[in-house]
Amino acid sequence: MNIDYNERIPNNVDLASNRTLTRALEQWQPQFLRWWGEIGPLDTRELDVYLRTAVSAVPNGWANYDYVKMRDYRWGIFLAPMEPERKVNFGAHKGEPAWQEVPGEYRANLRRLIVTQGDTEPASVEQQRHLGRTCPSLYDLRNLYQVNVEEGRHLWAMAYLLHAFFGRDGRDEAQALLERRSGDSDNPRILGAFNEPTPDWLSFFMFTFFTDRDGKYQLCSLAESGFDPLSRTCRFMLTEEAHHMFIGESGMTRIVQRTCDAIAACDSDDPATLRAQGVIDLATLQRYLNLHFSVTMDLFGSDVSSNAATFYSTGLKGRFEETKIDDDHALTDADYPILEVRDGRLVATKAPALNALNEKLRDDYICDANAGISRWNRIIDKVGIGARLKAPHKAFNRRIGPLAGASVDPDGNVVSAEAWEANRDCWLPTAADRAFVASLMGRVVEPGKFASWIAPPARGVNLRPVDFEYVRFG
Ligand code: BYC
Repeated sequence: MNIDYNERIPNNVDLASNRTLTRALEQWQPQFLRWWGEIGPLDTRELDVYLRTAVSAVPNGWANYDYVKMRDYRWGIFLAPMEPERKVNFGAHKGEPAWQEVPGEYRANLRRLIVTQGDTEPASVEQQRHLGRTCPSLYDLRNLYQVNVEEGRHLWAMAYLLHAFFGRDGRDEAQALLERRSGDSDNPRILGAFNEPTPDWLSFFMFTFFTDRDGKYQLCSLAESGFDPLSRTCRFMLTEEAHHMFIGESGMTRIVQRTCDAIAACDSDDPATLRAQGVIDLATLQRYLNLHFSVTMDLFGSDVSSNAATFYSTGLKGRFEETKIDDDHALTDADYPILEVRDGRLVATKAPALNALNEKLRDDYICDANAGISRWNRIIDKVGIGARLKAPHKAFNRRIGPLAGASVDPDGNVVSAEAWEANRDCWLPTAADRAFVASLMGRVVEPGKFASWIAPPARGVNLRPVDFEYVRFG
């Protein structure tokens, strides 16, 4: 499972033995590099960055840390080891050997899942393109570039599957992944959250906390796939994804810590007083949280979805931790609660579990996200002001699914459209909030120094000190 870096495209899939595939990917490679140069992280070509590079796909011990010139970074194709005897573990084909080739009748659906997953990866790089100019520290700048190169590699992961298993239309789709652009009105990225801007580092940490966590749940579901190459690809991607969520989680913890330090020092939680100290007040953090949480809720799709039912029953996309669930893995007779608005209230009704798989995954995600938010609240508890950060209700500010038509406040009350609009500025970031957060975003690149609004991390990367020179400007 060691990765061969002597090849033009580093890989652990014995690419050299397949001339046609090698040629196709070698044609895609310069186009990828052109995309990276045009729309990837700004002004990075000549930087030396202390990066983690995958050297093996075996769990524990797959990474090497060293300075890498960004222009020399080697993207490649890495799949987790094959599990002999692996089976399709759910749906109509449960118990059959996992597929090593695409089942012809499921080709279009499988391609669509891979394209949707693949599209998010370059999108996030595009969204984060400008952030290097306003980094709060060298440590954070290095983490941003680590996320960016790995999202680039996740694009490689999906482009490989398209090239290797879908022939001509796979090649066309891999090409289209390099052509859509986040936020472009003519040719946008596929999913809503990936067309939203990430204009500042608070948004970046919220994104890596909330939206990368959707990545975890979707990748875990795809890692259950009966199509073994997709499963193995996603299993390796998950090892990288964990680090992206760590960046979101620790970044948000450090922001909350800094705010709480200022609350203790000023003996006040008044937003204007705190803003004058150069920290982000809790009310502003709550509004950003409401936005990022609700945008991420939409990424799970409609509450009731025949697509999701088909993906499951045909063995293409499972549930989170499918094999640990104790049921029939067919879901033919089960049901699952979903919400609808009735008589001006949200009420739970039952839908067939097979059709409610998006809702089930959304609920699994919410438990995980809430556990992270409760860790921030433990920091707030220590300053004894009784405030809390809280995930809004899952029906708040929805754009996808039947709840998109409802006006629901963050506590889950159905309100009139007028009342919702009248309160928008209490619930979601305002232009003034964004301007204030933007005003904090100065560039801090002196080793060991941090911007006013974020505490230093508890420890550095790979046992290096916090004041290590994580990025060298040459
Ligand atoms: N925005 O039947 P429905 C990550 C579309 S993040 C816009 O409910 P389905 C990462 C839908 O496409 C993980 N459109 O959908 C994180 C469909 O359109 P068509 C990404 C949306 O298929 C950070 C229509 O609405 N991976 O890795 O059940 C950084 C009907 O919808 C949205 C995946 O998502 C939306 N939010 O479920 C980097 C996994 N939602 O066909 C990376 C692969 C739905 O009628 N994707 N629509 O034109 C899937 O499993 C499914 O496509 C979805 C949607 C769960 C996304």
